Amino acid sequence: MSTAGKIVATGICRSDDHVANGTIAIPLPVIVGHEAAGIVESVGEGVTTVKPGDKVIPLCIPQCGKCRICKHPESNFCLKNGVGKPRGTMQDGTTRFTCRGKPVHHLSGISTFSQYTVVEEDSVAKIDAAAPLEKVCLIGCAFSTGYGSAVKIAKVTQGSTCAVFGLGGVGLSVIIGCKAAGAARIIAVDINKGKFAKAKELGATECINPQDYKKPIQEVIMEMTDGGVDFSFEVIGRLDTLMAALLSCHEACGTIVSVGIPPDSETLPFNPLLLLTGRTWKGGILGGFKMKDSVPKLVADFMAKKFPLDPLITNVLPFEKINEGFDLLRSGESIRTVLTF
Ligand code: COD
Ligand code: ZN
Ligand code: ZN
Repeated sequence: MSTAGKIVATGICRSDDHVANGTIAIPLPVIVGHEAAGIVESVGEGVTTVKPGDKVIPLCIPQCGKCRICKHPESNFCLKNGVGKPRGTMQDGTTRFTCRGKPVHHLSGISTFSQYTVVEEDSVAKIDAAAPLEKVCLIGCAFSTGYGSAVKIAKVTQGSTCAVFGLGGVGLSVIIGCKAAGAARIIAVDINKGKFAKAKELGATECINPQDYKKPIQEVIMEMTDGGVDFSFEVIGRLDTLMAALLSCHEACGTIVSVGIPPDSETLPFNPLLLLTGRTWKGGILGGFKMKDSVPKLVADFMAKKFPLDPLITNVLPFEKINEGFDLLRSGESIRTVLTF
């Protein structure tokens, strides 16, 4: 039950670069790209939820609706997801891309750095026909991941204090979520000062650079917040910043959300006392949103101006300039580059 579609716009995410540099190991050769919006061209037999001409967002975590997790009220990690053991194929084991007669693998069942792609019906959501695809493509990854980490996974509370480590497209979306949830203080942490103006524009109340202090940043944050924040978020994908974020949330009542994925082989030595005192450590992918249900609602909320996406889009380039987009990401100059076809 597959769907073929034309990609109209796709953002470049750090995870695409992680595949390109080998930090995320998946079957090669592969077409990456997983943050996109497009238009359905044709549908296979039995497909009922989308039809040719529909505007859609491909979903990098499917929602089959039938598995134990899809039936669970909280989790979105559908058992058909390909995150842990990526096969690089459609669910029937075939690939729909070839190059000189040889198969080319899929990424997360969607592969959006391509003029056309084929996805399963449970990996695509129909959205408002009036939605601007070159903006709402960010709902396919960065925005949902960050925003949902605040409003859905952490469940940030009114008047609370938050700390966000990492101010890329995902971290800034965490800030949007913390603000929407009514946080009173949002402390933004990054080693690139160039990110601070945008963080403030989106709701950060204070911005700090760990390199400006002699003592560890968690001690600085504990002093600023009478013992630690209510909610901290690691949105970089490093173990040292994960530990700093964990220690920055209050030992008795703080919650830390792991958003970033550290390199494959790295692990953390861990003292259980860090949690026994009362901390909560949570994690989740794509902000915990069940994507087939949530993406159309998030697009509707964007259309109703409940949150902005424009500040996250710093560059728009034609698809042919994709390598320029990756250069902008690697140099830290861009938040999100959107490629258009
Ligand atoms: N201390 C503080 N800030 C740092 C440090 C450091 N040591 N190192 C880097 N940073 C800052 C950078 O300056 C940058 O501003 C920011 O951290 C990272 O931003 P980006 O633009 O590189 O990354 P994003 O926002 O596109 O993505 C970040 C993730 C951590 C979410 C991503 O890399 C990741 O791990 N994704 C997997 C998690 C997930 O749920 N993915 C969904 C599908 S991709
Ligand atoms: Zn992503
Ligand atoms: Zn499922």
